[in-house]
Amino acid sequence: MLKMLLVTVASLAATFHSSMAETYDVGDALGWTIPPSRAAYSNWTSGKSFAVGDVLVFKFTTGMHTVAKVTKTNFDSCNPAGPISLTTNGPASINLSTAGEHYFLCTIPGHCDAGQKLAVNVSAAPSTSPAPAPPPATPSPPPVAEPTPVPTPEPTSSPSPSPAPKTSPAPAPSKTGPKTYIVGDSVGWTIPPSGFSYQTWARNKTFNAGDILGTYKNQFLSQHVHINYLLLCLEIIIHFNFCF
Ligand SMILES: [Cu+2]
Repeated sequence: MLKMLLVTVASLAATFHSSMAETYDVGDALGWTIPPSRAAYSNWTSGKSFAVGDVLVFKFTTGMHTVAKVTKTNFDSCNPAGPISLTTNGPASINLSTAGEHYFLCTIPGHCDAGQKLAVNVSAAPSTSPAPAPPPATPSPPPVAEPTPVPTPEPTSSPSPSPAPKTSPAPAPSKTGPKTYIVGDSVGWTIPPSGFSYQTWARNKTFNAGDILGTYKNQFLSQHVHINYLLLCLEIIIHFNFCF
């Protein structure tokens, strides 16, 4: 029963392991030392799957042990001569950068023979398999979304919608408010003197909806009959630069 549980936990760990690089403390709580049994480190590796990119951390006190990477032949015979690499300072982190078998031992005399040796089988980085999966899913949506914004005949529809005329008169009054213009200014509303033209007076001004055209009513009470016609004429001048 316990064995089944251990197998389940091991397979779960292997599943998680495949997604990202992991760091292993060699021997776990035991660390990197003369083990209580010669099979201690081979027991520690059983159930673990190492992959390229994983890191082995050998925890030991500098001067007490070393970590030498050696060939299989030297590993089997506990021969520390001519190691592939040698680390004497602890703790030592060793990156498993290549796939295949990796062999480590302690070079202090007697330690390897007592079981301070470690062999790990490193598989190629499995992180490459989940990476290509997402790309095919993402490229398909972009081309579908793009064609929709193309058909937009805006120039024909722009004069008809109501929001456009609503916005255009709003800013004009808000800037200055409705203005009152005294027609002809100091000249007033009368038969214009020579050199004065109501057309010219109106041409320099910008009239907005809501503006008021005022006259000096007191002065021109006698001409009141003509005012309506003349105001109409002035409006025509403003809009068409023409009057009859
Ligand atoms: Cu040692």
